[in-house]
This record gives sequence, structure tokens and C-alpha cells, in this order.
Amino acid sequence: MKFMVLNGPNLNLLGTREPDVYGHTTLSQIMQELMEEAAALGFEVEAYQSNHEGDLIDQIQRAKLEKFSGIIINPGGYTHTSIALRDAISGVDLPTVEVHLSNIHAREEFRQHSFIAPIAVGQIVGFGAAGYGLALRALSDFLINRGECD
Ligand code: CA2
Repeated sequence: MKFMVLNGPNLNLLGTREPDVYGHTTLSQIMQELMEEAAALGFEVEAYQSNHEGDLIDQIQRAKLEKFSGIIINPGGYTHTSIALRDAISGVDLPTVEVHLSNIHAREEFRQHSFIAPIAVGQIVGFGAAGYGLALRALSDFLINRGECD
């Protein structure tokens, strides 16, 4: 199985600023570790980060065309604003897990609403970088329970 992992705006800055909120690890370190974790479980992961909404939508559509089994997405600030991103995920009908490093429900009110959550399989928040690995396991369990793999 191959999964697409998408990271939205400003997540390329991880590890360089606001370490108290987002940790000290860079996005490329997090994605490298995730790929190793995925390989150990027998999965493939393709990771992509963009600061642009349309680029993320293009990748979501590509995930469908190229027969990815599911999507793990940290949409960054677009979580709270983007109907277009939500429509893209609904449109491809691929099981999607939403990840946030921080617990968005314990933060400012504007971060507590997600346009993505209602169409996601589930949401993993507040576990920092470990959330991506948790999402990978959750997605594979979801697909196994749906009888799509063994
Ligand atoms: O907690 C998360 O993962 C977020 O998706 C991170 C987004 C934020 O807008 C969401 O509400 C929650 C922001 C990512 C910005 O990352 C930075 C990292 C270092 C320095 C500045 C920003």
C-alpha cells in the first residue's frame, strides 16, 4: 500500500521557530522517520509540502489518479479556512486522516474548527511529530477492517 502525506503552509518552517508549540524537529526529519516507519510496516509513503492551496489540491487529485490507498494530511492554516481543500478530499474519496502537531482544540477559538474533520476518517492532534506515525497505523487498520488488504 502507498500513502500520500501532505503538509500545508508554513510547515516547512518546523524546527526553526516556535519550538515550544511545534517542537525542534524539522519537517524533513519527521518525514524521513515516517518513511522508515512505513517501510518497516511494508508500506510506501510519498511526502509533499506546499505553501499553496492549489498545489495541495493537485497532489490530492494525483493521489487518486495514481491509486494511492489513502492520504495523511496536516493542512496547516488551511484546516480552518479551505472549503476547496475539503472539496478536493471529498472528490477523490480516498480515506484521509487529519494530523496536527498541536492540540488545536486547546488553542485559539479560530483553530478549533476544521473544515476537513467532517470528511476525514479521523483526526490525530496534540502528539507532535508522533502523530504522523499514529495516522499511518490508523489508516492501515482502517483499510484492513474495510477488507482492502491483509
Ligand atoms: O498544529 C498543527 O499541526 C497546525 O496544523 C500547524 C499550523 C496551524 O496553523 C494549525 O492551526 C495547527 C501552523 C504551522 C506553522 O508552523 C510553523 C512552524 C514553525 C514556525 C512558524 C510556523
